[in-house]
Amino acid sequence: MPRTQIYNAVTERLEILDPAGIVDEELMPDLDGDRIRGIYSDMVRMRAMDEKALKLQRQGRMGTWPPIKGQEAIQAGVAHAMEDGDWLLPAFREHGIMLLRGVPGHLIYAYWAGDERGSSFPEGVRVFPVAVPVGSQWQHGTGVGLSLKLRGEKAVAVTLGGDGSTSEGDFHEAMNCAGVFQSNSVFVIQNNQWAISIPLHQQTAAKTLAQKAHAYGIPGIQVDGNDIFAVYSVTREALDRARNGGGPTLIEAVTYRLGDHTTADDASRYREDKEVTEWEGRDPILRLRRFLEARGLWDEEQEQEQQAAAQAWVDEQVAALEAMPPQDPSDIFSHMYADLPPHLAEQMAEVIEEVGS
Ligand SMILES: Cc1ncc(C[n+]2csc(CCOP(=O)(O)OP(=O)(O)O)c2C)c(N)n1
Ligand SMILES: [Mg+2]
Repeated sequence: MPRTQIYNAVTERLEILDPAGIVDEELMPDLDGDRIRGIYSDMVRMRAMDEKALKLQRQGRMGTWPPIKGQEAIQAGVAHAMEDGDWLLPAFREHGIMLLRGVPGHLIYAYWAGDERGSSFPEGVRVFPVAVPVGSQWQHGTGVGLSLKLRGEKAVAVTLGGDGSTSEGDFHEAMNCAGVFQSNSVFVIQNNQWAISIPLHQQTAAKTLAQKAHAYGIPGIQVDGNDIFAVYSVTREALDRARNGGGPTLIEAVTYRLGDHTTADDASRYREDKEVTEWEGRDPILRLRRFLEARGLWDEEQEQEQQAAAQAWVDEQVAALEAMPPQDPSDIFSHMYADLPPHLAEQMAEVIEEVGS
């Protein structure tokens, strides 16, 4: 008689820091007080950058902006686990980690203000430009990871992307090739529960996104994405493995997009306030602050200083953005093709005639 068996892919999930700020001491990574305070400062700076961008957009000084509010622990945790030679391949909601990997804040603003120079990073910054076509960055992450392996570099390509992007063919092709070629890659899904107005349960019938890794023969692990210590630990382990020839890992970091999809969206039209309020209670920044306070590593005075420093830093970035000389209008044609197709060459000539170059 034929027998069938359903194999449930069991996904491990790691949590270290709970919403009240209490940690599981046994799992706590080896980070000293100064380092943890530094991580907290980074997260506060990310939020200040985000909040300012929303204000600038409303004032007509910024283009469309995708907020990162709520996703700071993933971005700080992954960045702090990375090493100097590692590459970052972002999607479009990765401003925080781009900043920590060396992209100047004013250039991040410039990109979203519609300035092509915002994709041109200083020499030595190992960060790919923003990838707006959903899911396209996953394959780049496999390719860069394979190239690092073939060159014998002890470095890793770290790719981030959203839950929605795992429905794109590119994601599956990237995971498959990474598994086959054992590229030096770490893939991090920022599962923020929504892809614009599509909730996760309409995106996949799988219980977790991490379990998709099993089909490609690579390790997959889920982590509480609002828990900075868990994100750091899981990423560190995956990076060590990839760096030492052990192949790729897929990490699903479970979080929530506290803001709208972008400044062009109104999330209250498709999701319940109650859901948002619940996740606000799990705010990753608040959670780390509670931990620091409970350890005697942080007080109100330091908080005030930190907030003021973050604001001052943001103001500097805005000043640097607004001090950039006007961009060459023909820039919008310059970076897509090595040789401009005739119809675009014609349009470029028109633009130059109209507004000058
Ligand atoms: C190939 C492609 N299809 C559609 C879009 C429009 N689009 C932009 S963001 C997005 C949803 C992405 O959701 P997710 O991957 O979960 O990332 P999140 O926005 O939540 O960070 C869509 C459909 C696009 N940019 N590219
Ligand atoms: Mg999403």
